[in-house]
Amino acid sequence: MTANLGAMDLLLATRNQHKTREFTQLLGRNFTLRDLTSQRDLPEILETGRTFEENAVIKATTISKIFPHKMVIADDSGLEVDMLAGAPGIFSARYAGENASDRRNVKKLLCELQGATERWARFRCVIALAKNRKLMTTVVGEVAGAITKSPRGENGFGYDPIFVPEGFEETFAELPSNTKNAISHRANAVAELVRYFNTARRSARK
Ligand code: ITT
Repeated sequence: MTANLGAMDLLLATRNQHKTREFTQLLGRNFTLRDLTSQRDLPEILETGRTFEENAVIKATTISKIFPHKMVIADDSGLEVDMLAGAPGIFSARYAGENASDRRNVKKLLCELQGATERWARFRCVIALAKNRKLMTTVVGEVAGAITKSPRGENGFGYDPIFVPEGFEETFAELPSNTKNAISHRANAVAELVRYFNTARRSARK
């Protein structure tokens, strides 16, 4: 493999390998992405915000204070179900309790929706970008869909086995990763982030 010398270095403030894999595919060859998996002794980041945006900003700025010269991005994301007034929302990762597995979170959601005929939902993703300890911007993406009655498929992570994106019949876990990465909440947010970098680069050249 040859190094891409013109690529921009980004540090993704996560230990969630699934997110890292998706970001790597979404950002492509113009970016070199690292995450926090090889970093030991980092303080635990408490996600005390009330919104995806607040939590994404907390993650990005906390890590930027530790690595001030890196361009840091953080993703806060989750599933909002209309029938449940937007739950699990920012609690998506811990819906069935702190450190709950994806399987337990999915089981709890299906239980809450038992018998419900109205099953509309959306995934939301906010990415915060920080450099030199300061927030530079936030970008947002979402994808609408519906919750199935039981899990289907092996791809992806989290709630993918029970989420059918609008216009499809398969769940995100049944669709190939490049289809998810063409339409997902994270794909839409990353596209906006890349537009931000391109605009910043153009105005720096002027
Ligand atoms: P970091 O905070 O370290 O990035 P995390 O998994 O705790 O990792 P979040 O707090 O943003 O991240 O919670 C995101 C949760 O939302 C995730 O654990 C899933 O349950 C759900 N989620 C987000 N994006 C998803 C996707 O693309 N497919 C399925 N579930 C998703």
